[in-house]
Amino acid sequence: MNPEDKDPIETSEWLEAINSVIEEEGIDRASFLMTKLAKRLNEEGAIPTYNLTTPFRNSIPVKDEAQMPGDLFMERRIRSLIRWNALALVLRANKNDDDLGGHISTFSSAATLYDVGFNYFFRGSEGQLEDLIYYQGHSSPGIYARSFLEGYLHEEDLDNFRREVKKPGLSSYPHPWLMPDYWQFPTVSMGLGPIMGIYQAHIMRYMSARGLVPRNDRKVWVFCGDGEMDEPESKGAIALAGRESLENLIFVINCNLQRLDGPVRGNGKIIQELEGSFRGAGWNVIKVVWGRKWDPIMAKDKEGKLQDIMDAVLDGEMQNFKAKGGAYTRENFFAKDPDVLKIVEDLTDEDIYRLNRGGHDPYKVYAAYHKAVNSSGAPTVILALTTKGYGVGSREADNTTHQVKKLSLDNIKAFRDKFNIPVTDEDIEQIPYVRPPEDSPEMQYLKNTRAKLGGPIPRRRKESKVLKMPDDKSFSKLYQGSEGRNISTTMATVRVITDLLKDKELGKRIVPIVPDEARTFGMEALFRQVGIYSSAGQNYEPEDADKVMWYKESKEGVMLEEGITEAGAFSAWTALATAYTNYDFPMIPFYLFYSMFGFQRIHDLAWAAGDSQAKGFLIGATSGRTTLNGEGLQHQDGHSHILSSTIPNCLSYDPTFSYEIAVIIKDGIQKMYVEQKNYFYYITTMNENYEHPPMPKGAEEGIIKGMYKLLPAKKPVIRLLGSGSILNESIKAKELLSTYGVESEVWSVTSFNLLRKDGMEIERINQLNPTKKEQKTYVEECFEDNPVPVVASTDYMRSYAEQIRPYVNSDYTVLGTDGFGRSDSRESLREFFEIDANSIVRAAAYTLHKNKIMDKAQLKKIYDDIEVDPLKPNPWEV
Ligand SMILES: Cc1ncc(C[n+]2csc(CCOP(=O)(O)OP(=O)(O)O)c2C)c(N)n1
Ligand SMILES: [Mg+2]
Repeated sequence: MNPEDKDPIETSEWLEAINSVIEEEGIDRASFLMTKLAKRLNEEGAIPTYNLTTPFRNSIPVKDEAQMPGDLFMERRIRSLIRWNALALVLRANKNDDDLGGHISTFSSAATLYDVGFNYFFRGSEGQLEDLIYYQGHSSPGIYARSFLEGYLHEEDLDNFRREVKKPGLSSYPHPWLMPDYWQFPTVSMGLGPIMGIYQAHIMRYMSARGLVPRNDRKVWVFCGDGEMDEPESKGAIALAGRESLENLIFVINCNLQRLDGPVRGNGKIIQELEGSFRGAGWNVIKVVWGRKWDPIMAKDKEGKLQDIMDAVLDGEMQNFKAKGGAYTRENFFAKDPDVLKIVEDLTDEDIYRLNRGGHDPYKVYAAYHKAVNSSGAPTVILALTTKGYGVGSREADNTTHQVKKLSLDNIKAFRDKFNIPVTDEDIEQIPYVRPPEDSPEMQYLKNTRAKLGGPIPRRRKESKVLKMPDDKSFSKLYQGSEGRNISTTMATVRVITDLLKDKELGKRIVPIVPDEARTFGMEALFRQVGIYSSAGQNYEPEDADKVMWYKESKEGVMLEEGITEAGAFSAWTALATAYTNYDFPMIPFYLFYSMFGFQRIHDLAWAAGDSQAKGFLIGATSGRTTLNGEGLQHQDGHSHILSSTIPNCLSYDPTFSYEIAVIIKDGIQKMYVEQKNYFYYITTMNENYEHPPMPKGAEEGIIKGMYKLLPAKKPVIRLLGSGSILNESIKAKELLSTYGVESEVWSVTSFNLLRKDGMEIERINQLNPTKKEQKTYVEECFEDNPVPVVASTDYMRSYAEQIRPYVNSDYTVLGTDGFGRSDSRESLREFFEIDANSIVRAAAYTLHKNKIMDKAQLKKIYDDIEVDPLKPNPWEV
């Protein structure tokens, strides 16, 4: 808002005054005076408006720009080849009818932003820990094209872009799962790169504060699109980065002003909007708006009239200036003021079109990166103005350019000519890759630049140190059971974590993480025992300083108390769970959360953690639709095991007893950190207190595989399967059934998900090998001696236990908690959802009768005794 100037003479006096301070005493003194004046204004109730955004121009004045030391022309030749090969690999992938897709316009706008980084800043892994770089997903063709020139990828690799079924192939986007020695971070789901990058920088500082891995001048670079910044995750953690002064973090936002469908802010200015958001969050903001060709023009703008036009022009119009050319720009931009029009009167229309944007000018980009890596005390965001589809002829800055994957011959030629690519008209239809000979100056230059920076990137470390198993004491205490006490599985898990923290070998690698929920899970003793990490330490006396379990924050604190941000806490977990690759230092993070606010809330981040081959433990506490009882519909989780099962490398368990937890965690450490398997674990724990028995002999194997016989019977006519706290209902049902002379076995199912996985695997092996001896699934092996009917009950939706139906070769009934949760006592809820002992007895009696094992009279007696109501409302419909 520009209020009317009521007294221009007075205004100019003030301006003169500040100008003379700037000239004589410098910008710092001028800023000091302005701050004092602003404070005075605020005292009168004025709201500061001037200090969040600066004019729409480069933040670094020309006189302060660091000079790029390299050979500009050589670098342009190399960058042009990278541009061409990136274009070629997408066009070639789409020449036939395979419809493989790919993107041209994103990288074409970002090429210089990456190139300057690769040439001068991004550190490789030789002799040091490499910089951590989150590449914008859709720019992958350009990253591959550079690796090709550097000699790490070959023509056949490029020709297998997006062909991943048969190796070798290049994944569509950055996916460590598919290219485990190349890509470090999955970024293509928009918003995940920015939040994961922020927490990566946070964890980098945590690791060094604890003396585990020195930080040195290592950086986290996050490249993202301007459209991508609309994702809540993209901006959701920027305040943390500012608050924590993450000076090791640099965001580069490619502001090409377009997203997929059209302009990002047609009616506004995305660069200005982002500047305000980031500066408000405490970041250094460096705008790279105009390229060097604008410098002499801006120098002529003595009265600021050109600047006024720049400040007012909308992004929607800016797009037209690139899409419609120089004459259009003269008429619709410069002609807004006759004095400004004069400034460009000596320029041809072509000259005007070629007035370059900052993000395409290596000098300007270099100056910005130089400032970013050398600044301290705050994270930096670089907002670079670019053109989407830069150089692709008529498709430049057009609204549909995002999805271009085929180009007309004219546009290919225009691209070739603009970047002086040595391909003749005769060859051009083949779109050949271009790579100069190994001994050419270009190749030598390219190799030298990377050699100086510590070798090629992207690179991913596949494996790290093998860890030693912890002292068995951490687990064996739990094998005894709770010895008469009533405890919860959450308490048992916290006990394992507390013991592991004390382990000589592994202790320092164990990190408990909570999103403001430690007291809920009875973990507050850890506050004092290991301290809560705070980069600031603790500069106040905590309210509870006189208590045993006081709230201790410390620079060397171990526990991560991330506040109420499941996405943030999960991103911190992911950074630690991938520390084995990114820091060459395996960590064992335990993230404890309300199970309902786990996968349901952050599933896409969990999917990315799977892609990243994270290793660690997720503990879904207060789980179960009826076990967490007083909280109601939004809190009571009856489906997180279904959600976790969708991630291929996530192993999930729903244990009941503390010894089961001990066995599962021990096995997890063995598999992930000793055998180096790329799994992560999801374990649900509950807040219901009950007695825990000692571990039955020989139960370990079954616990790990997913099921074991807990209570045998001499001549069982039915099997009762139970998991989580509902196993206790199955145990009660066994007792009830025995009063009617019905003998039953009880099985503890620690993981229906793993039983299903085993079943699928065996089924497939048999199908592929019809002439070999048929193998049995684990469920078949368990039940084959006596194929009696089976009733399974869990605190989860029926589909969780349904998964093993193909392998139970007898009558199979499943009880579960389909429907919305509600608040009540556990007893009422279990009756409502029909998973209490009586409902299990009902299901057992019915199936026995159906199978002609129980007569009608006995069925009727049981139904009468347990008061079965045929008109009871259906729990998933009321
Ligand atoms: C979470 C998510 N939603 C949607 C998409 C689909 N998508 C891919 S690119 C894109 C537009 C990107 O625009 P921008 O961030 O400005 O990047 P640019 O290509 O312009 O550099 C969209 C919507 C996605 N990849 N991820
Ligand atoms: Mg964009």
